[in-house]
Amino acid sequence: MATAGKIIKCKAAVCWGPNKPLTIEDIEVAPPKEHEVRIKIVATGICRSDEHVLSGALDYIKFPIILGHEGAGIVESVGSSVTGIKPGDKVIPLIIPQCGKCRCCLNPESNFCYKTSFGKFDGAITENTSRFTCKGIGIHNFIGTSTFTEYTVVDDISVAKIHDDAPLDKVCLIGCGFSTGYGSVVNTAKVKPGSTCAVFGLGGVGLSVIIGCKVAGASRIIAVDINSDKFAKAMECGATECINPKDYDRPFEKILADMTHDGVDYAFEVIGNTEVMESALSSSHFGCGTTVIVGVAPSSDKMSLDPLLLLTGRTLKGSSFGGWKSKDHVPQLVSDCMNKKFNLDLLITHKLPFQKINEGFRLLCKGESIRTVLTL
Ligand code: CND
Ligand code: ZN
Ligand code: ZN
Repeated sequence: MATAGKIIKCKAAVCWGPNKPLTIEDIEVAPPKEHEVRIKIVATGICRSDEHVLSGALDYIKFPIILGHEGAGIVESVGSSVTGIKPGDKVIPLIIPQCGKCRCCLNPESNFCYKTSFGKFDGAITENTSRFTCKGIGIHNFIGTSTFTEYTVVDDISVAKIHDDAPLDKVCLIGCGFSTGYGSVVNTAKVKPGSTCAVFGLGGVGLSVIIGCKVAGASRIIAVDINSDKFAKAMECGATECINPKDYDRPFEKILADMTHDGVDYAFEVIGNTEVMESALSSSHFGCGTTVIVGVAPSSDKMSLDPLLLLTGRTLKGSSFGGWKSKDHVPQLVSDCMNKKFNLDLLITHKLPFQKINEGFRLLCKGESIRTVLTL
């Protein structure tokens, strides 16, 4: 392409610091170096994890930064030594890379990779830099992706080539929310047919957990949220009953225990609230319950845990990106979506032009949207 090897000037939503609105800026995107790929982002969803940075809940994040981690686009150019990906390919940037060589990548049970910035959040791609500048200032990258920009540069281990006919304004949700929720059920919890599940938090990720529980054959799927407006959508996704903890004045785990003969088989925390994590664990069955933490808690919050809860037979796990090995599994998830194995339209409540990104965050914070997809 005519732009290959050159700096591209384009628009991006820059986050200059916590509690400030994003501003659309003219930025410069340097060409990809060795093992890097420059992508024209076509569509991106807004996930709560982006908002956690805006609200200052994740105090390890470095600013200024370009957020966004649920995007899809088309390769503009590739750096040297990149194989298997060429200009014109449709791709999804990956929040967890897959180098294929490290101890995690070689372990079939893990979907982590030593090259990940998830959990260390150094704001860089592998070479310890980013390719963005704005007004002469270097701008950090967000978990190897940064999709709130017309162009981004990612490592070749952080991008998956997907089907040529994939609808990018839908499959962008496979970059985070859908895969994270769905995979936490089928990969991490390994929900069994006929089981009882409780899902705490009914945003885009929580509803994807419900979709997964239904596919896994759970017989009861109890959807829990403090915003009852989310219940109709939860039922559409496959919940069998919905409850609002605000309607009760007893500890919520007791309510669930009463409803489920001493606790659920699987509980999923999909909010990022450490008190709810404790409540989810307590609401799982004493002899055989499994709890999966999916929500990202503010970095200052800690969970307190009575070890007896585990000694008596419960299991506590966490799940990032749904346990999928990113480069291997994302293309398959996109094909499954195109073959109508699941319906991502259920999760997309709003579509906005990229310039209205702050409106998208407002909708999320007011609890009015599930996923807003921004088109660039
Ligand atoms: P979103 O904000 O859309 O949904 C959260 C839901 O939780 C909302 O419907 C709230 O009303 C509800 N809620 C809030 N507080 C409570 C409470 N005390 N009790 C019951 N319900 C409550 O968020 P999302 O679906 O985009 O993301 C959910 C979480 O998943 C969030 O913490 C995000 O950071 C995290 C996440 C994790 C990963 C991963 O790989 N593990 C990837 N992306 C996002
Ligand atoms: Zn996310
Ligand atoms: Zn690796």
